[in-house]
Amino acid sequence: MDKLIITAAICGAEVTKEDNPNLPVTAEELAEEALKAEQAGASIIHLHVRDQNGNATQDKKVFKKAIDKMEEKGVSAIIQPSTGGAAGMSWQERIQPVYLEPEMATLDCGTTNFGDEVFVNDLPLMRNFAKEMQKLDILPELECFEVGHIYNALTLKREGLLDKHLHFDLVLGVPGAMPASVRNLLFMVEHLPEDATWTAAGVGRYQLQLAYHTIIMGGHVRVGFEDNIYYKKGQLAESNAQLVARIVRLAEEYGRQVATPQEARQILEID
Ligand code: KMH
Ligand code: ZN
Repeated sequence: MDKLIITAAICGAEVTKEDNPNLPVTAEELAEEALKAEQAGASIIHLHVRDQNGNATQDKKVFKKAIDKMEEKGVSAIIQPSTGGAAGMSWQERIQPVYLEPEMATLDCGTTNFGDEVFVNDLPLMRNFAKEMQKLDILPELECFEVGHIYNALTLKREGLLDKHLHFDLVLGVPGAMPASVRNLLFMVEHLPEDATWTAAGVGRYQLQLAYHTIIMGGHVRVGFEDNIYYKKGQLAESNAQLVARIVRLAEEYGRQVATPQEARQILEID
């Protein structure tokens, strides 16, 4: 079994400080949070950024400020900017952070209901994103909310638009999309190509349940405020690092070692 890659999705686009006052939103807060998450055991930082009012933005300059701050503080984890942004954003807005040429970025693999909204990812949009990432030598994280999304990713592969290692992120439990259950996780994993690696992210109270099973199944784990703001029922998480540290403890108890950022790069073939 590979060492465990832990992704910290530290901010997201939807959660607010009213939901959890510990949510990082400024460049300084994001960088501090990323550093602490890495020190706790995260090797990937999945990154969304916010404007001055705390709203989701895909502005390249705002991403750059946060990433520069992270580098300044010595973050060595893989920074993985979101190209999903928030539901309703245009593709031109969403794609901006790829032009900062990160090692990795998300590539959402299909349209889905997202709460009351629709998160649009049609194939022409996906092709555009994949082409730009291919040109800029960025490893896409193939984010799938439904089993059909895996097949959309494989369509891109067949079309020659994915020529790197295939790494999927199975996000289960988004309201309106595939619910987070162990049965659904097993079902999704059965549809992945043999040589692919995968991360699972359970939304809300399913974050921990999915993480337990993922550690045992040989997948990689995503936790963080983007998907879940609680440490346990009725108790808000103090930080993303607190959520990461629990996964490290679980993995250690099970006997699975946690990957350093450099080991994560080797597993994902981006070193
Ligand atoms: N905020 C969601 C609508 C991604 O980061 O690429 C989309 C999302 C996916 O978070
Ligand atoms: Zn995201």
